[in-house]
Amino acid sequence: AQLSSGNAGGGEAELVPTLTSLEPVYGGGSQLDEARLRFSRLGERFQAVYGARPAFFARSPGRVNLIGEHIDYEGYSVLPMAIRQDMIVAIRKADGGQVRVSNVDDKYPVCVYPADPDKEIDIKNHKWGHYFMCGSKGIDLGKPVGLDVVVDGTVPQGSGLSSSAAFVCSATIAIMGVLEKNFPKKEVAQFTCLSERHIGTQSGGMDQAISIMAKSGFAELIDFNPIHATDVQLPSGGTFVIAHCLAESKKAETAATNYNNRVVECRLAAIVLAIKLGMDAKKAVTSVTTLSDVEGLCVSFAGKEGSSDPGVAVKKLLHEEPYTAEEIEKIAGESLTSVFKSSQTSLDVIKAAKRYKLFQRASHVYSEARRVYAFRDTVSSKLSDEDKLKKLGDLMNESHNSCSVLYECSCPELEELVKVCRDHGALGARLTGAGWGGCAVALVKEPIVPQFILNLKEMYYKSRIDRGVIKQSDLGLYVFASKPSSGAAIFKL
Ligand code: NG1
Ligand code: MG
Repeated sequence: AQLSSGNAGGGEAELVPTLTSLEPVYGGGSQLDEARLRFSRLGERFQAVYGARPAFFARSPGRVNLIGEHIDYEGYSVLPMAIRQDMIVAIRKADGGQVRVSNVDDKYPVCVYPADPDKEIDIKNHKWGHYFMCGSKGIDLGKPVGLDVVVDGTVPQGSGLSSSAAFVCSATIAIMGVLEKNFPKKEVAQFTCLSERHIGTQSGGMDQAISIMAKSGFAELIDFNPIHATDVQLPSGGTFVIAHCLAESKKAETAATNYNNRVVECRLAAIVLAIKLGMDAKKAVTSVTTLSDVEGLCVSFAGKEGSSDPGVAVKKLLHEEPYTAEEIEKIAGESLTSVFKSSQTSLDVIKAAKRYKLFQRASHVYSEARRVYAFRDTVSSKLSDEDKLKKLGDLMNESHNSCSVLYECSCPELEELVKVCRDHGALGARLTGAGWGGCAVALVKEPIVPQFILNLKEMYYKSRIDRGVIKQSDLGLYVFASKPSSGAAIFKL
């Protein structure tokens, strides 16, 4: 499947996996040398575990989301870029009816699964290897296919840099390589998103889309329904620095109170808004799933107030006081257990939730969606690069404040880290990814990047190294500057 390198829309029409060599993916110089070493170690490890060479290698990157947080599952566009850190996979077909997933890092014990395409993933007993099995879910295997696998990941876990999507997507691509199947990138981005939901989070499609469709040197504006990627060339003179707050975000384990809770709250906000805007309650419950579904109604309402901002409808029609289940049930004319009867993960949310912050969540989503377009428009505007960077920084700050105050997906460590970034020369800084831990991303003028990183070390990490939270020698894993990397690929080495 060697294909041309079309460059419209993040190369989304190209087929994957694209068989390639390491250079176009890892660039030249020391990074390429490092990659060579890493792949050859992975191959040796494979040989040691399975007594044979892998048939293929695959790679899919993590990502940093620059702006557009917690809106992909509401149908709104987001603006991430792929990072160098990735998951690489060595794979071959195997007899014996099992999928064996091993990791070069011995802290991850070998996971063995029956090669049964119909077997659901045991989400109540979370294991690291489950993500590989998620990756197999999007591909019609027909009959059971045994696989031998070794992986090596460099995306820090629970960091908001999407180690999970890197894993799911690299697994998918690797299996496609083995089965000699390929599909357009758009399709793979679509089905890998559905695949990752087998882990029990009701994820949007951002992470898989960027991991599959990324192009070296560009961030991508990702639209959904249908998935579409548009290259975004960032202004020169600025660099994104990624810094881990060192609190791990265990998203799969906390889904019912954090991630999935917000998905459910958004759905409820959308239903209540639709009804307040005149939609029949029955119809709202059966047809409204996201806030983007009711944007049209909200905008018409705002129009009567002389505005085009859907947030105006939220302000006028929802109250700030958190809603009780009873109040929502009265509006909707139906019990919440019945509204969500087809989704066990949503029922888990309802069981755990006490109140629903519909006003706050909807306000965040509508305003964040607009900030993404403002970011894109700023990038393509006629402003000087200097002015562009300043404006992008402001938008990032606004995004963070909305995540923190309205969406409540930050945490004390992220708040501290974002403040340290802003106090030490960042043009803007925000949490990235789902939040509740993980990384912040800061926009920093290129010439001050080394000093900025030194400042973070001094002001944020030093005390944590002293307390033994991380080792001094690992610091480079937790704070680094990043350039936009390329998307998923397979290699035959
Ligand atoms: P993380 O937790 O950073 O991988 C998650 C979702 C995204 C998106 C962001 C918040 C998954 C796989 N990813 O990212 O789709 O909703 O949170 O913007 O669940
Ligand atoms: Mg994830």
